[in-house]
Amino acid sequence: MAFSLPPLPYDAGALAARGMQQETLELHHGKHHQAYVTALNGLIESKGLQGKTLEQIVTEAGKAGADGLPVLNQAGQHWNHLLFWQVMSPNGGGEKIPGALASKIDSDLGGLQKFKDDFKAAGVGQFGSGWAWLVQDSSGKLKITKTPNGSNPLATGEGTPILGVDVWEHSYYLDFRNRRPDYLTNFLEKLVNWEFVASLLDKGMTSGQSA
Ligand code: MN3
Repeated sequence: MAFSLPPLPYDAGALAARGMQQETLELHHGKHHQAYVTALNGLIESKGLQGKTLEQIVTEAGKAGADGLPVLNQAGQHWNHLLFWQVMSPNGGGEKIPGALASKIDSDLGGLQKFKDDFKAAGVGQFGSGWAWLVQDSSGKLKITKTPNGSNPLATGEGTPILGVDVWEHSYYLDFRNRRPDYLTNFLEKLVNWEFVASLLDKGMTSGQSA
């Protein structure tokens, strides 16, 4: 088997009215994400990845440290983008967060406004390329974290991501130029698919893909 790039869960122009234009999504999905998939497929044989799930590959590459980086860069980015497309919606954003998730945000993260402030701070504070995350740790508690480049909380062992935002410049430069804080505010207020995020509580995302 090989890894593949699924279509976006909405039309490439569907988020344009909410701050992410069609060209951003076409390039980001069709060029950047595709390039990670192609590069990962090119590593399957030489790195002995056959038969492993994407989640296994990411976790094992993370544990391997520097030796795992060539695989993690591609496998992590494939997983990260699979999640990223799904956590956005043409009807996203707003304050209507499903109850189970809202109450965990209250109890674990100090409430919705503090969560938003801290999540944005994680994205702004990720020096260079990377991701900001809402993660459920092994005790079930929510926390906010960030990772550089293609890594993610599965690779670092910090927990299971239920929300992630790409802070590589390719994800926001056409829409917001250098204004990463504005991109993050827009993401939270207009794009996040809270129903989908809530559906990942206690289970996380399974890509269903394997080498
Ligand atoms: Mn990206």
